Parts: sequence; C-alpha cells; structure tokens
Amino acid sequence: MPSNRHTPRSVLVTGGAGFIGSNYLLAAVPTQTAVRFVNLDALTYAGQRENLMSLEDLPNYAFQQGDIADRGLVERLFESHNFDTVIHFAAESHVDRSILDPLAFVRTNVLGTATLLEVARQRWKSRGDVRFHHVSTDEVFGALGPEGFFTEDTPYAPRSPYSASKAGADHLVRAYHETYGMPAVISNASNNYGPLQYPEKLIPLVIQNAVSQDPVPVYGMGENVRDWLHVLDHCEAIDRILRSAPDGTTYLVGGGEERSNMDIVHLLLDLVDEALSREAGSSRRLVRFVTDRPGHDFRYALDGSRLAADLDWRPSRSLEQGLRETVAWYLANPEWLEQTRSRTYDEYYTTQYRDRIDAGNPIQAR
Ligand code: NAD
Ligand code: TDX
Repeated sequence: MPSNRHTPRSVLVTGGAGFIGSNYLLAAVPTQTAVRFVNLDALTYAGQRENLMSLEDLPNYAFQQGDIADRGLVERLFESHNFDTVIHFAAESHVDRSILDPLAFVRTNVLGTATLLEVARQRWKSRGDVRFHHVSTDEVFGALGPEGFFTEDTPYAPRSPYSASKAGADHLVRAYHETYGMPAVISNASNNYGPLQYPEKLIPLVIQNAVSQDPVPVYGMGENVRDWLHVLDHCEAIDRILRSAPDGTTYLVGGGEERSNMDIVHLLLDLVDEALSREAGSSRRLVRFVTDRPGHDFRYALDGSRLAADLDWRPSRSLEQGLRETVAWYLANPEWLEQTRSRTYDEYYTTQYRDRIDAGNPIQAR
C-alpha cells in the first residue's frame, strides 16, 4: 500500500461555506481539535456562512470572506496563519450556469486555483511537510457511453465550460507538482448528494419541487446516468487522501451507485410522497421532459479500485438509505431551503427552469 503520511496542522480551506466544504468542516473542525482551520469563502450565491454557525465559537476555526483570486488577501492569510495544508473546494460548480456565464468559471476555477498555487509555492519553497489538495470532478474525463468506467489514467476530455475550467485547474496543480515539486494531490469525485446542497442541482431541486408540488424538469429523456456519492463518504475520502496518498497522485472517488436521472427522480418523488403521507406515486405526475442541456454528458461512472487498493477506502452509505436521510434533512429544514433560494435564485430560476418548463421538449414522448 503506497502511503506518504501528511499531518495537517494549519489548514486553509477554500469554499468552505458551500455544499461539500460545509459538510467537510462540520465533520472535521469539532473532531480534529489539534488542527486549525481557516475558511476562505467569497460567499457567492452558493455560499452560506450560516451553515457553519455552530463552528464559529470553536478555537480552531476562523472564517474569512474573500476571493481566492485576490492574491494580496491570500498572501496575508498565509503570512498570518503559516498554513501547511490547502484543501481547495472553492469553485463555480454548476454546469448549467457555466453555459450561461463561462468566464466566471474560468476566473474562479482557473485563475483562482493558479493564485492559490502561486502563493503556496512562494511561501512553501521546498518544504516537504506541506500539501495542496485539489477537490476536483470526474467531469474532466468527458462522457462515457453505456459501458466502461473512468480510471485515473483516462485522458482528459472535458465538454462543458465548467469541466474545462476544472480540468485547467487539475493541469495547473499537476504542473506545480512536476515543475516545482509542490506536494500536491488531486481527487476526482462523482456526483455528490446530501444535506446543504444548493437547490439548483438535481437532487435538492427535485425534493424542493416535490414538496411544493411544482413541475420537475428532466433534461432530454432522463436517460443520462450519474454515479451518486454521499457527501460524507466524499469528505472521509478527502481526509484519507490528504493524509495518506503519495505526493503527485490522483484518486477517483465514486459512490458505486449508477442510476439514470429518471430512476433518481422517481425514487425521490416516491420518498417525498411517503414522508408526507401522500398517495404512493402521486408526485410522478410532476415530471416534465424539457429541452436537453447543450453538450449533456451521457454517463459518468468511476472505477474506484485504486483508492480501495492503495488506501483501503470504499463508500459506506447505500444510495437508497442516503437518499432517504437526505429527503428527511430537507423536510426538516424548510427555512434553509427558503433562505438559500432567495439568494440570487430568481433570475437563474427564470432562465434555466421556468422558461424550460414553459417551452416543453420538442422530442417529448412517454
Ligand atoms: P458549491 O457551489 O456548493 O460551493 C462553492 C463554494 O465556493 C461556495 O461557498 C462559494 O461561495 C465559494 N466560492 C465560489 N467562488 C469563489 C471565489 N472566487 N473565492 C472564494 N470562494 C468562492 O460547490 P460544491 O458542490 O460544494 O463543490 C465544491 C468543490 O467540489 C468544487 O470544486 C467542485 O468542482 C467539486 N466537486 C463537486 C461535486 C458535486 O457533485 N457537487 C462533485 C465533484 C467535485
Ligand atoms: O433540473 C434538472 N434536470 C435534469 O434532468 C437538473 C438541475 C439536472 N438534470 C440532469 C442533468 C444531469 O444529467 O441531472 C443530472 C445531474 O445534474 P446536476 O445536479 O446539475 O449535476 P451534474 O451536471 O452531473 O454535475 C454535478 O456533479 C459533478 C455537480 O454540479 C458538479 O459540480 C460536479 O463536478
């Protein structure tokens, strides 16, 4: 088992007020009490400081609002906190938004990552007891057909502005490792789900609309396939990779739970009906087939055998159980959904959701 222990002591977490970063910090800060965490987050529409209120009084946690592409700010933070670790979550993360506004994705995901790497390089010089962990996506590998899996050796072939910008960030991280010897690792994960996910993404959107009995937009014919990973499984994998992976390696993190979008949507609608004691299956009538996402990747599926073999990590949560708990979390937190939606959601909702529903789908069937 290749292993290269890294012991974080002073950690810069970027994007910690977003979905995965919040889940990571809520798990790590109270349990890793010897580690100091600074959360740098711009609080875009996707970031909510309120997610982390329970951490604000803890002595090993601090929040800093700011932009990862602000070099002066990142330098000052490195100066004050002498970070030995960067866990880089911050990104523009939604594929549909990247189609509307690609430059915002290039700025944060490429220039922002480059800024973090450059400041870290200048501060760390040739230190060996440091590590830069880029939290990346399986979308950098492009789209699969009905068969096969991505591996760590699959050539990059991103197809959306989002995935191209994440691929650019991955390449920069690798370049800093190869060129300057920066101790760095990359994890490419599949689709995450769980509490605190912004309701532009499929799973919280379906739950939200099932509760309010609004139409549920399914792109194309709902045949696209995703491999679903519980966010807490992902966070545990990040910690394992951060602490034990050899420098310069990449690991794929998958949930091993492939489903078509139609299957996921039906499962969620049925779970909400069950939880709210509605007639079984009654919410399925909310489904609307709408115009497909341009360049919509057909299928993502990961071969997680390298992570299992090298670091003995496998996902531990089943999709059915994870979705049941996720539905229960959103039903128990209606004010979180309300507050989150109110942040710049309306304009996006009109262009991406309402217009699509109104237009219907030219290839509508079923
Ligand atoms: P998210 O959109 O929920 O959160 C992103 C966070 O980054 C927000 O808090 C936002 O305020 C912050 N941010 C955005 N631009 C910033 C900037 N310029 N400076 C500082 N902070 C900024 O995203 P997420 O779903 O939590 O994803 C986190 C990371 O994991 C991303 O890098 C994403 O590419 C990657 N990832 C996500 C998934 C998934 O399914 N959600 C899967 C694989 C990889
Ligand atoms: O309303 C919808 N209807 C629909 O059919 C939405 C929002 C999505 N979809 C489809 C598109 C995808 O095939 O559902 C699937 C999942 O869509 P998203 O939730 O937008 O996720 P995806 O595009 O697969 O990307 C996600 O996983 C990988 C994250 O947003 C990325 O940040 C991550 O890197």
